[in-house]
Amino acid sequence: MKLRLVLGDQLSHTISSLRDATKEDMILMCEVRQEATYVKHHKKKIVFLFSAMRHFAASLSTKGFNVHYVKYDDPANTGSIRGEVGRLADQRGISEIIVTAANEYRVLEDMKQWANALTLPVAIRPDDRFLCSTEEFAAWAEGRKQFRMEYFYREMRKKHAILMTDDGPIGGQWNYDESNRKSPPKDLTVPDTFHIDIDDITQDVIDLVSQHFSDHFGDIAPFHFAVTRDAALQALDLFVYARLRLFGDYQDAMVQNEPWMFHSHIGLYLNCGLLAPLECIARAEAAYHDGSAPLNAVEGFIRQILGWREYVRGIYWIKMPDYKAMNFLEAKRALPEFYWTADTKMNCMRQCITETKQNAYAHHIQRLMVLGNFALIAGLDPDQVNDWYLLVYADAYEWVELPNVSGMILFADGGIMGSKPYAASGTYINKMSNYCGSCSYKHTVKNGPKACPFNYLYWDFIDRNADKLRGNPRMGFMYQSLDRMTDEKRHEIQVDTDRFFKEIAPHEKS
Ligand code: FAD
Ligand code: DLZ
Ligand code: SF4
Repeated sequence: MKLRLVLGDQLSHTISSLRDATKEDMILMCEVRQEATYVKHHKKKIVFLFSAMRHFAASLSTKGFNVHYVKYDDPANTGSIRGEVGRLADQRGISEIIVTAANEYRVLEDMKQWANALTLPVAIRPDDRFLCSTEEFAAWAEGRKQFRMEYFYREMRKKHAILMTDDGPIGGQWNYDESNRKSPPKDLTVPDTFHIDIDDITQDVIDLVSQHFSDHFGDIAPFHFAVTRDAALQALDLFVYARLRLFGDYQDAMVQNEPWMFHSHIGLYLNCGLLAPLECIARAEAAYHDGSAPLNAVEGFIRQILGWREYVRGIYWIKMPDYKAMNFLEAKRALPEFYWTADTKMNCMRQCITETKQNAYAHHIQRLMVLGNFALIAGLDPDQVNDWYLLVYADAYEWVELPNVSGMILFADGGIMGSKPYAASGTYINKMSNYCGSCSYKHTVKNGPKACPFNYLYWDFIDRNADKLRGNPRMGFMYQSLDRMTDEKRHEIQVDTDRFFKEIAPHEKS
């Protein structure tokens, strides 16, 4: 009998491990302690994934497949994927193990040991749900000094014939980003995100997570994510119908108490396999052709999936395992406690952390320009920042989280992904949001106790990293400005920075 393993992020009926499955084979799925706790995932993320796994197993059983599903609280559960594969192999006289390659370096390395450890043949099949294979990406990257996403994206547009005419890109341009930076107007109405009722399976998982993961970050309620492919398709349709039209215009906008904005909220479904990238792209492209969404929105959305998503996965696999250890700026400050509690006077950080805690979601610009920007300019330790991002978001898996954090926000990779750090002062946050209006700090004030911390931390970051960044041609302007500053101004920046870090430091026990 063959054993076919389906991992929690492999919930696709077309996954390579199931492609030639017969009713005689045994399909194994297991909820294990190791995967749920190697970082302490957000409670809502665990509810989502366990419920989606249970629904997926039920759909396989309905099709007549022989599914062995191990629940988290099964007393015999060994707590690891390898342990569960070994246990079933021993019990059932398994002749061969068939798996799709894990999307995480740690798990894939372990899989490669199974044949020896379990003394059974193990076939590790490629995960072909991505639009660019790891080999194809490596070939594209070969010989390039810099891996710029834009050039990769153009290749992908051509290869998959997305938004193309015979003469080139539809509309004559590859990228409409410059039309995608509108500030939010005061009277902006944001449609509600997708909601689905909790069924018995999800309720059982909620009870389980409440009991076993009470010390993990985040709120379980309200829970409204899709946990089946049908519902995930409905969530995608709702996005295309209600939000895509304005996705481009307000892609970079942030509004107080509007966590969902005009984003799609489908990352969690794509990353666990309930949705496939090409079907999301096709629906958006169709919306352009039938006139229901403009080109800047459709191109912007497609670029995220066809460009960024595939690109970061490519970077992950060509650069691991070294990528995880990189710390180009030698940042070492501990993650402040407020990343867990949201207890900070900085309204922008409070908003984004509170929403993350409630929803296991924050949209891209909140992750990048508020939470990430602070982590960069405050010099937070990349390991701690990576752990935080990996556990707080329902769509987070290392292959996509790590390049976004170590590459895009922290510049810990020294410029593999971006040509310069994405550092910004309070002026940017004020332009793209209405957060500053409800803040105890003033974005217009540069120094002193009332000043926005992003303002002086920005200059402290530039100053602190002069050795590493002064030679970067895209940072020249910043260093010219720094060099023009008076000694008095630089002293003020230092005093404010020291005071700020002292205030947020954990209180020492007396
Ligand atoms: P939308 O804004 O509607 O975008 C559509 C889709 O495009 C997303 O669902 C996602 O699949 C893809 N996408 C968009 N931007 C990126 C990107 N930079 N990298 C890869 N795919 C992208 N995305 C994750 O899927 N998992 C993560 O763990 C993750 N961590 C991030 C950490 C940081 C510091 C930053 C700056 C970004 C991170 N992203 C991550 C990318 C992006 O923020 C999320 O994909 C997005 O916010 C998910 O929400 P959405 O589905 O509404 O996306
Ligand atoms: C994220 C996650 C969690 C929380 N739990 C499980 C689990 O219990 N069983 C499982 O098969 N997968 C889980 N996952 C997803 C895995 O961590 C993911 O499959 C690996 O990281 C490989 O990408
Ligand atoms: Fe954030 Fe500064 Fe604006 Fe306050 S003033 S919300 S800290 S950017």
